[in-house]
Amino acid sequence: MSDANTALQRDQIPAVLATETAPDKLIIDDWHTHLLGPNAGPQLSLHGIDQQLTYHYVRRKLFGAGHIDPATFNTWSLEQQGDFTWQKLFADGASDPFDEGCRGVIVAMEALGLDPNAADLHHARQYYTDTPAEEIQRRCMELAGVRRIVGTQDVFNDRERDYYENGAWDDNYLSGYRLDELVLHYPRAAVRLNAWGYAVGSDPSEAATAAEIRRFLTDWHEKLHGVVYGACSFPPQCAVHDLSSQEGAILHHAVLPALRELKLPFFMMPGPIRQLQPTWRDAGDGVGLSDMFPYQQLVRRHPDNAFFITPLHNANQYDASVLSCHNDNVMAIGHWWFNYHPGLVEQDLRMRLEMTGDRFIPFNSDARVLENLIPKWRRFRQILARVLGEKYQDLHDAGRTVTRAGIAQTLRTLFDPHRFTQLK
Ligand code: RAT
Ligand code: ZN
Repeated sequence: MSDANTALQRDQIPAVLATETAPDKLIIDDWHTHLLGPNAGPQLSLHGIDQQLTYHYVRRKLFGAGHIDPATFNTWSLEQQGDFTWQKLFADGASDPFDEGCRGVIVAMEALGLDPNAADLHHARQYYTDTPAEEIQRRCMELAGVRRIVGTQDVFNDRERDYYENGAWDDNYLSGYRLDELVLHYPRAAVRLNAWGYAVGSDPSEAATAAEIRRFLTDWHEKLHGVVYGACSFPPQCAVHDLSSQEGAILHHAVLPALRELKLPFFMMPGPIRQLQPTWRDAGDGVGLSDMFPYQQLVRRHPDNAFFITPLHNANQYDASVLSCHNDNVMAIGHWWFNYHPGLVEQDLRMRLEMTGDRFIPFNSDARVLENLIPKWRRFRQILARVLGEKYQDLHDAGRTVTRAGIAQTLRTLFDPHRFTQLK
């Protein structure tokens, strides 16, 4: 019998979990980020100390504490914003930076060999001036244990679209085809579609219009690199199942048939309330509890479509797991944004393991800045090792033989990228 198949003692289990979940052993694909590779250029491929310091998790803290009027802050250069944030939240902070946003900056700096206790950003900026973007990307991915990165491709964004049509793609990036503008703002999207040569009317349930929307989706599936799903976030009370609503009609007649045809899952993100604080920009969104009834209806009405679901409100995580228990075309995925807090992630991970076994996709970073990969994946790996270690000890106590090979197999299943295609 090989070592990997030898029965583990109870007290050996935590160390095995720590090794098997480490970034040099468990190398994963990150299924939802907002990242683009260096070929996309500095406006779209974000990295560096100032981008980290102005990441919206950190800006939210800066604005929330009343350190600066957001409208004034927005007029400053990126470096001015970085310096101000460093002084207020790190160098001269009123307390130590416990929040995940600020802690993430510290973890990434330390991992990259920068001083997270520096009085100013001089050395950190020098590191980024001296280091090519490709090397920063390589280090961030290696330190996080990430092999491939799925982005958020919004073809209604002019700058992004120009890159997707004319730029060179970075090989280790895949596409998450984002459909919010089409689904949630159809009247606005229809104007663009007509301008791009798709003859759509105002009613997406009308057959010719629905066919043109499907043609648009299929064309862009061809143009984008390696699309792995279509995705949309929904406000808390969205009637996704109601065919008399614009969102319901466009999903039913155009989006879900097109995705089914393309064999792509639909990634649903219920919960954000956009732009509660407009001057805070992407730090100004809020969250609401979603009514899950429309999602139950939607996934049952479309049994041949595959769905991923990641509610933003923590109290909806339980509903999402129950939904995946009753429907073999649904999986819960990740812990994003306001759910990305260690206490909540740990609680949800436990719940998902206990309720569904392996029927969920554990984590995605939602990174907007390359360096975000490091603290987010490191944090998740610690939680995963702890929670899964306890679960394995529990199984051991119940009489199950636990082996390193069995643990490795479970991890392969949880992080298997082909689950996307196996699911329906
Ligand atoms: O988490 C975030 O960065 C948010 O700003 C949202 O963009 C969210 O991730 C989303 O994909 O809608
Ligand atoms: Zn996101």
